[in-house]
Amino acid sequence: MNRQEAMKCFKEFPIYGITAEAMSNGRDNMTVVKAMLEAGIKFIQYREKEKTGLARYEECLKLKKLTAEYGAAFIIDDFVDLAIAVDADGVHIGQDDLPVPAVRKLLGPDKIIGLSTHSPEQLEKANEIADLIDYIGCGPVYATNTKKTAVPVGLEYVKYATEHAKMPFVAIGGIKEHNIHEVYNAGATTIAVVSDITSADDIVDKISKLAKK
Ligand code: TZP
Ligand code: MG
Repeated sequence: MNRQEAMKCFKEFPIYGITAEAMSNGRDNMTVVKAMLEAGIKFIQYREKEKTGLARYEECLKLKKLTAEYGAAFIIDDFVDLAIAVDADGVHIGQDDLPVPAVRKLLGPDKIIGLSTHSPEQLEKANEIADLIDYIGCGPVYATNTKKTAVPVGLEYVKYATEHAKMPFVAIGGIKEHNIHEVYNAGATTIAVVSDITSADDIVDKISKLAKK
């Protein structure tokens, strides 16, 4: 799918899906992602930092095919080379990765770039190159074991993004069934939930609860 279609997927369903095989109760990513897609998730990020390049490549080829069958966008965390190799719909990068203009040069004009931000300063910098970025991530909203080093930015930053971001944003970090209403109330319309989904006994049921405002 093209960049525009992929962003349509971003906006189509409120929950943004991310893989975390180590927190998936022994299920593999194919099984977990299939359940996410069955539940209606339209935007999947492949985030696996510890696997080998070969394992990531082989898994992403299969996940790309699966997500395409459901008309969902598939993007890769961190690895621009992997995204190009498997013809993913784009990448998600952090503040310490290759700069956005360099990634745009590698990917070309028709792929998604998502950028993590953790402060109003980083958001304003992203706004300055809004033409190169499709969406930003805002978080971690709450403390989370999934990304232990990150300092929580709170709902205040979600509110700031709601008012100031020139592009769509996804709120992320420590968001679960018990607190997601606060994040919706702060203005987020797209919310990434990792461990509360990947570790759920019934992933489809969990997502249907998270997707309700
Ligand atoms: N970026 C900021 S927090 C986070 C990432 C990738 C992890 C969020 O995981 P969880 O399990 O939903 O707290
Ligand atoms: Mg990253």
